[in-house]
Amino acid sequence: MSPRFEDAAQKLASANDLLAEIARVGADRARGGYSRHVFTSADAELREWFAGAARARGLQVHTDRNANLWAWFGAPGVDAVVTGSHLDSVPGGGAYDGPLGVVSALAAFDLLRAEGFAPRRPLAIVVFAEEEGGRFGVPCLGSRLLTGTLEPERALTLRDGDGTTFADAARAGGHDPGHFGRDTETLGQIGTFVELHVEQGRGLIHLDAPLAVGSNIIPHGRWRFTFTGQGNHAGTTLMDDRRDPMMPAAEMIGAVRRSAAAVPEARATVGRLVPTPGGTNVIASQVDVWLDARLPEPGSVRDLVTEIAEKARAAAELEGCTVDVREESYEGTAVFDPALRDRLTAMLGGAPVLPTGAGHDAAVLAPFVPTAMLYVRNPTGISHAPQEFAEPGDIDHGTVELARVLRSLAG
Ligand code: HGY
Ligand code: MN
Ligand code: MN
Repeated sequence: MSPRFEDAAQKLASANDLLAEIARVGADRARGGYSRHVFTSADAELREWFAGAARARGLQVHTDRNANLWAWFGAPGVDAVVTGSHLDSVPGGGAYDGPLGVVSALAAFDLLRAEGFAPRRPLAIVVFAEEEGGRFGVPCLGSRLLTGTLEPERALTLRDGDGTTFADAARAGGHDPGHFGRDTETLGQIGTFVELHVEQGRGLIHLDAPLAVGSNIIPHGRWRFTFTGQGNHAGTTLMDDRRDPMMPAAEMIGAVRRSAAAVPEARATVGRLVPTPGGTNVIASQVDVWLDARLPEPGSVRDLVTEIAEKARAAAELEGCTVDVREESYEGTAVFDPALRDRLTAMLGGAPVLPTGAGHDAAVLAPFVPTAMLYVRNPTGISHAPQEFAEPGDIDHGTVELARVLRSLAG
């Protein structure tokens, strides 16, 4: 570690200080943790905070066509070295998933500035919109729209739990949804992308190391199973007369666990179950079951979902219900640039290299530009929950190392 960076780190606002600045934004009193969903007031507050923090550092801030926020160290340009992450969260999520990559980027820029660093390549921070898909179901909307991996026609019609479309929510947030879609100009500016992220598993705990370089992200996707039956009165409808979609939904949840447990390395989750209309004394007319499934190659996550769908259909039939299965999102294997990975590993003194089952905007960008990820140790091994954590010392270390990486790439 460069002593100059270490000295500078003592004097400047650290990534930990910056995290403290946003600690109350989007705190979820009902669920615990944070609920920071795209185009909500929490999201607006975080965007404003980021823009303010970036401008206070002399960075040039703008929002791209797809509501992603940018902050440039100097003049924007092509072949830029870009770092950053996202500020939105899952419902009731932790403080680090996303924000850690943003605050460490700002703090790393401070270190570079204090060094008098004059980049030879343009240098920028990006904050991607709606990485988690916490509001509209489909993850990485900002990066998918930017790269053209998701058609704007589909994105604009996605609805949140209240029926608001992504288009309307974007408009309410001050964005013009008519501009959403593949942005070749912005994409063409990214020469290299490096995302720092809290680790979302136990890899670094086992290795007893503070920082890792990412190797790849396993294939993953989301499927919505909609079971339809007959809504009715809970007190007057005899058990034999029911067509209750909650029954096949419950069967499906068990099938997900059993099917995934039988495939080595598979992970499949039902974390969201939405009954319509959702009343205690009402037999539901419809139940949406959201399936998150992930499986490294050579396994096939789609084959696993097909098996689950067969079981769901059989259960629906038994209850006189129907089921409709829709693939909401899919991301194949993302392999981070091997040369960049090796360069970072060497630069970080032989840091471990880890694969992950967690998705990131970096996976969306990887087919388009050389992309790398850095993971900061999470001593709880827990993520997408309030117990997600990173030690302040590890955060400072990650920031210093991110600065070193940016310095090398852009210098
Ligand atoms: O769901 C994920 O894998 C990620 O953390 N967005
Ligand atoms: Mn996440
Ligand atoms: Mn994340």
